[in-house]
Amino acid sequence: IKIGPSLMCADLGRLIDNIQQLDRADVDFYHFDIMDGSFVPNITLGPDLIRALRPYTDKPFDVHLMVEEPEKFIDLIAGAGADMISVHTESKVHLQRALQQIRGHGLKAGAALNPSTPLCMLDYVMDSLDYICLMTVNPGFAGQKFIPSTLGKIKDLKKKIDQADCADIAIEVDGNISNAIIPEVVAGGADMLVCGTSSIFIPGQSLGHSVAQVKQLISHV
Ligand code: S6P
Ligand code: MG
Repeated sequence: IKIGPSLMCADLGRLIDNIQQLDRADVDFYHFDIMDGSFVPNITLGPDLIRALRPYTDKPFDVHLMVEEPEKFIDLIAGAGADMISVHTESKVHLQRALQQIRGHGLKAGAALNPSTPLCMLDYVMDSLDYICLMTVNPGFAGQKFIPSTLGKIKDLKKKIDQADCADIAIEVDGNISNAIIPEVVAGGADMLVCGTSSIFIPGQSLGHSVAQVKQLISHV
């Protein structure tokens, strides 16, 4: 099970210091949320930040594109130093083409699904996917509440992946992945946890301590 701090939740004024602490705590990847103010009603991180942070850590950069026209940005994000890129099926995307575009850069290709989007959207692209990002909140903001129906969706996706004989597709979960829910999502089949304000970036608690707690929870599932 891989742990990926969501950097929009970090102390943006002390980002490099936060990354150094998280590297020392041995997290597995960093999650970058990129929004366009149109697909979701918010604007957060961007390709220049990815490029600026790339020299400071060897951990993979996972970029979650919450934008209306993801194909326009894939080359830019790949060039900035991403290792994995996910695009939303609900955006104006030619999904199979976008996934090929991402893999064409030698990166891992992912599809992201909003909570209400059915898994059958992925029926004919399973062989083009390296990971699937299941949103467990509606995308746009940190600090929201976990949507309970997504727990069953994680289990259904796990079955779908097993049935399609695509065992190497990873399930990423994103949105209010709190210490309380981590055991359940891991038991349900999640492979990658995006960790934000509800597990890692907690005021008054060291990042090292937070990561150790998440690791402890995972080890007990
Ligand atoms: C939401 C975004 C997420 C958040 C994450 C924050 O639009 O895609 O990656 O950063 O959900 O975590 P938390 O624990 O504050 O919900
Ligand atoms: Mg995200």
